[in-house]
Amino acid sequence: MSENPFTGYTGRILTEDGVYSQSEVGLANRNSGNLLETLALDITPIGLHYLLIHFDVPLIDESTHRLDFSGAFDAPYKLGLDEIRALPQVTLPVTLECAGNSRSGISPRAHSMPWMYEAVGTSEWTGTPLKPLIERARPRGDAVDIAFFGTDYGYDKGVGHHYGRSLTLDQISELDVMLVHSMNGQPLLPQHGAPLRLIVPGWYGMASVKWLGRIEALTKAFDGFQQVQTYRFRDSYEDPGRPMTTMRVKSLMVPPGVPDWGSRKRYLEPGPVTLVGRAWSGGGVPVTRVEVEFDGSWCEARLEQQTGHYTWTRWSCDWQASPGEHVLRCRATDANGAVQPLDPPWDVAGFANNSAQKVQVFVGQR
Ligand SMILES: Nc1nc2c(c(=O)[nH]1)N[C@H]1C(S)=C(S)[C@@H](COP(=O)(O)O)O[C@H]1N2
Ligand SMILES: [Mo]
Repeated sequence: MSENPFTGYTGRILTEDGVYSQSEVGLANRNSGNLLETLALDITPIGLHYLLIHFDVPLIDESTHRLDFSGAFDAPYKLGLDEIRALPQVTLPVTLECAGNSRSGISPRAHSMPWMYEAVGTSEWTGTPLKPLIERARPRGDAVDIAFFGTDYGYDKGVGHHYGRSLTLDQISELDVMLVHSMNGQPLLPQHGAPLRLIVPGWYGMASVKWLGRIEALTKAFDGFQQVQTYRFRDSYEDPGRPMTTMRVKSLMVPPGVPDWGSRKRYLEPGPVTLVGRAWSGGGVPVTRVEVEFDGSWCEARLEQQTGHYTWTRWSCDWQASPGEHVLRCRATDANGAVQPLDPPWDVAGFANNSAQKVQVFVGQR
């Protein structure tokens, strides 16, 4: 690529609350979300897991693909897919949420993927632990950061780059990071990172680099676009921000009843109904409580056993639906005592909005 044609595209694009631009609709068409009815399942079926793809999906020939360990390693090497499949294999169920999930609930909205609630899913990821592979490359004594690069390339705010993220050596040992080639027992689909991706359990999805091509040891902190210019908590556009890591505590409910096609509002018969949903937090911290609000008070939901250290928890709550219009809400608390806020926490780019979901339902007459 000779010249960067996007050097003038550094400004932010203005949005108007409630009015979606053509370019946001374009992003929404490329990046599908989880259908909330599938929150009833422990594992999100393949094809219903949300997608977040910054650039284009690179179509990689797995028979020739090599993962390249380079930079400040004493023993750099390359690994093919067959070699990776011959290493010790682990399957780990992990709940992944996009840091931009619920962005559309923050006002003024940042111009980006306009998620409502659906950028979360749980899959069983199969592959091999990353740490031994990094050790095998022998990071030099002065290596401080390990950067992970996707083969996808594009522009953001005028900066051309391969999608890239980094982790420190300590983070790699502490976080159960995996190099994965399969999802729910099937080879990764192109849109989820085929043939090889990273999974960083407990963190927002941006760290789980897809279409992984190169792992580079660096002697100074990684300053790539996706590490320092985005995925940071920022109060204003001038704020350099604080890096985003683990997911905040959050819960969602399966919208009860049946929808109206156009408005997605819900219709329900009066009488007893069991509301169900999922709740999760980051960093392997369990959810300890879910409350559901209806008829003016918060009701304690039943929690089921978590199916994995890094997976969401199923909850349920009984409601006596009475005729009329209702707004249902749910909120979770985790073992650190963090509680979901009722109003969206401010972030200039609309990241990490974990405010309580609202579901509007109409209950018919008896
Ligand atoms: N190479 C590459 N990796 C990537 C991305 C990307 O655009 N390119 N998107 C990231 C983001 S922001 C998220 S939320 C997750 C989404 O993974 P999924 O599409 O498999 O759900 O992938 C991450 N890894
Ligand atoms: Mo994301």
